[in-house]
Amino acid sequence: MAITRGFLGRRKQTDRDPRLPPGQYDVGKSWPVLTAESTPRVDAEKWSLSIDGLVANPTTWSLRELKALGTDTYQGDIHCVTTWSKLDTSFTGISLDTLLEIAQPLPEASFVVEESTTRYRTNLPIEDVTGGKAWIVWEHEGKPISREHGGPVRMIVPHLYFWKSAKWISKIHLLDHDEPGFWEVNGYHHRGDPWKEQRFDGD
Ligand SMILES: Nc1nc2c(c(=O)[nH]1)N[C@H]1C(S)=C(S)[C@@H](COP(=O)(O)O)O[C@H]1N2
Ligand SMILES: [Mo]
Repeated sequence: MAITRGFLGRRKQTDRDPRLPPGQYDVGKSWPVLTAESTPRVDAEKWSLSIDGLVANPTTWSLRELKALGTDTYQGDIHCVTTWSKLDTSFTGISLDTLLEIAQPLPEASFVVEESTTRYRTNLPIEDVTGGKAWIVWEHEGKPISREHGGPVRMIVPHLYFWKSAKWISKIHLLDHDEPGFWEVNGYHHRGDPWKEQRFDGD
């Protein structure tokens, strides 16, 4: 039986996992490491997370204090701008909604900057970290997050390209204006929606 190119082409299209955004491929069980700076050694006992800037109640939590606030799990996909996606993975931590409820953003707070212990920064509109879209996490698939993946604690904002998810997070600043972070200054898109393929500035 002759199989035409067109037939194979069409089959390939329909076989594509609908969870993969355009231009992305599935890494399966593996999980690539992408780090611009050298991997820091962050002591979980000394680590803390602060939310400051345009908030009524600037707050700092130790890891113990964060864990006492409750536990949320994200189960789903993550997408890196370098074209890999990891499907149906899970992270455990606390929703940013819970933390912002405590810190109380002022009405003029419209952007956030995530900042790592290493000074890596990434910027987001506040709408991208509220309403069940962002988490501070300490476990991946039931195990502590490894150092190279941002352990002991990182942030995840999985509906956007993963450069918006700071590893070794230590501060979240609330601002009334947008302030480009590390990759945004270096030509990446300001928002980074994988479904709109917002990879680079101007996409
Ligand atoms: N501190 C810090 N956070 C970071 C990065 C980084 O270089 N430094 N890289 C970002 C990018 S581009 C991606 S794709 C993810 C990679 O996370 P992973 O190494 O755990 O896959 O972390 C993001 N957070
Ligand atoms: Mo990335």
